[in-house]
This record gives sequence, C-alpha cells and structure tokens, in this order.
Amino acid sequence: MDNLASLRDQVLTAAAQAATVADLDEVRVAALGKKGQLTGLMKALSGLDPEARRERGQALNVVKDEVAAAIEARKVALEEAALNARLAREGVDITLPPRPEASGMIHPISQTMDEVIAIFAQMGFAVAEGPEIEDDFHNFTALNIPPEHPARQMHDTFYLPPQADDTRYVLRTHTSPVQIRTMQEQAPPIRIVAPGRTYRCDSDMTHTPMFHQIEGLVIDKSTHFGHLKGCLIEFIETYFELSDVPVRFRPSFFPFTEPSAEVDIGCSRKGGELRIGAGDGWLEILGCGMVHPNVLISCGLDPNEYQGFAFGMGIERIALLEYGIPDLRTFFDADLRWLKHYGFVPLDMPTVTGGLSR
Ligand code: 2NM
Repeated sequence: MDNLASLRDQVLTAAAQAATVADLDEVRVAALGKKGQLTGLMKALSGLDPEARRERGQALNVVKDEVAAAIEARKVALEEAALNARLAREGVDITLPPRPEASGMIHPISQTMDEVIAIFAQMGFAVAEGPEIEDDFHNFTALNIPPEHPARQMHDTFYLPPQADDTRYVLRTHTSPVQIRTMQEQAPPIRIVAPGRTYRCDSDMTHTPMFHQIEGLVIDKSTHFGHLKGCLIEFIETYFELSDVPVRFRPSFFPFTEPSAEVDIGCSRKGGELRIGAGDGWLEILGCGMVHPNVLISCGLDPNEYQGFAFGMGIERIALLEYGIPDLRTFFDADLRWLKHYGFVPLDMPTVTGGLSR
C-alpha cells in the first residue's frame, strides 16, 4: 500500500476510535494542523515537476477532504453523545411528589398584592413598574411638590449621596413616579396600577423603612370624581368580599390631587376584635383624588383636554387589617414559624372569579 493510502487509513481509524472531542482534536491536529502529516505532504508538492504535482495534488486533496469530513462527522456524533449523557445525568422527574420538608409559603404581602392586582386587572387596569431609585423630579417636583415644600420633610426621604453634577437621587417614597413616567411616555386614555416597594426613614409598630404600595391612575377626556368613587367602592367590596360596605370619602389634602379625599370603611371594635363592614366606627384604608392640573402640565398633558383620578394604598396596612397581624415589623423578620402561621400555600392563586382565597 502506498504511504498516502496507509496514512488515510491510519487517520480514519484514529478518528473513529477517539473517545472524546479533545482526543479527536489531537487526531485532527496531527493530520491537518500546521505541522500535520497531510499538511507536510502538501508542502512537499512544491518539489515535484508540474505533471507529477498535479496528479499527486489531486490525490492529496481527495484524502484531505475525506479525512476532514470523517473527523467532522465523528465530532458531531461525540457532541451529541455527550449532550445525551448530560441530559440523562441531569434529568429531573417533575412527576415526583415534592419533598415534604421543602414546603414554601407565599408571604402575606405577596398574596395581598396579587389579590389587589387581580381585582384591578379585572376592571381593565394594566400593571406598570418603574425604578426604586428615582430622581427628584419624578419623585417630587412633577407631583406638584417643589423644592422646600414641607411635604418633602413629611416623606422622611432616604437620599443617595449627591452626584458629581449635583443631582440628588432618592429611594422612591411612593410609587407615584411610575404614574409620572407613564403619563410622559404614553398618550391617554391611561388606566394603570403601579405596585411595588417604597421607602421612608421611619420604624415603629406601624411603620417599616421599606413598605409596599399600590397606586392607580386613570386619565381620559372626561374622567370625573364619580368614576373614582365607583371604581374604589367596587374594589373595596371585591377585596373584603362584602356588599353594601359603608364607605366614606372624607375631604383631605395631597399636593398632587385636587380635590383630595381619604377613604374610610365602616367597622366595629367590640371586645378588642375588629369587624370590617359593619358598626359605627371608621377605618382609613386609602387616599385618592383628581390629578392636579400642575401634575398633568409637568407630564406634558393639557389640563384643558385631559383629566383623571389617582389613588394609593399601603399593602401592609390592608394585609394587617385582613389577617389581624398586630406588629408591622414582623412582616420582615423572615421568621419561618411566623410565615407558616400567616403564609399561603403556593397554589392558592387569587382570582376574582375563583375567589380571593383566604
Ligand atoms: C395617593 C393619594 C392620592 C397619586 C397621584 C398620582 C399622580 F401621579 F397621578 F399624580 N399618583 N398617585 C395619589 C393620589 C396617591 O396615595 C395615598
């Protein structure tokens, strides 16, 4: 057998016997690499006379192509085998029952948030989100809270270190900047809720430095206070699963709405037990109002063309009312015994039609 045919056989055998992609690569380099045997034979062509060179060159090319194709085919086969072995090794049988010791629970804040979102989604609200680190404009100025306005102190703001260009970033004190960004970015009609984390430098039985809010915004050409009342009464009756709850819209003040109101629901406190939906007491659950014309102007909307309402509520507060949790700070202690007591099983997903399970 001439040396080319035996080299061909030798390389093909080595390729077929390579057990790994790395072994195969050694075979490839030994044959076709810069200092490979076939490459060496190619280089030797220059020493032949033209006729012999042509013949020998053709024969070499045939072998080279055949060897390269065989190596490539072997590589594909080896890679596929490696992938199949890995898939078999890392396979998970999702039909196996869960480990009993790994029984996670849904935190009551998450459950409450999901319930509230489900109710507003049913009413046609979209969910909007935004950054938790905000600039002064979106958190305050655009909301009709100019610099030096006393509401800035009221908010117990966490400030980030000043930037080189003197702009100040803050941890958002409410989710209202999300509504500002939405009004800047999309044309009315707007109907959104903005759920999320908010921050104020405050900590006692009823305040934690991080807490959750959901705010809502509706903007259109003729949205009025009647729409606001209907929407919030519908929310309250669905959330508390009661009809004809006494609801009171009590005049109030927010810089970003005019007129503004706080919403109370009827309740009774007998023998230390709070009952929602009846009695001669009142319980504050949210704030609301018609969006202030200055806020619309800050967002590039013409207050002569558009108007709308907004509202906001604290998730911890309504969760605490619903589940009778006495100290707000326990929400964030990450105490597994607490979570076992107050938590929800993961498959209890809240829907308005399927019932807000609890
Ligand atoms: C509240 C109460 C009343 C509110 C207003 C706005 C905006 F961006 F449209 F001006 N967002 N959220 C608002 C109004 C929030 O929380 C107690």
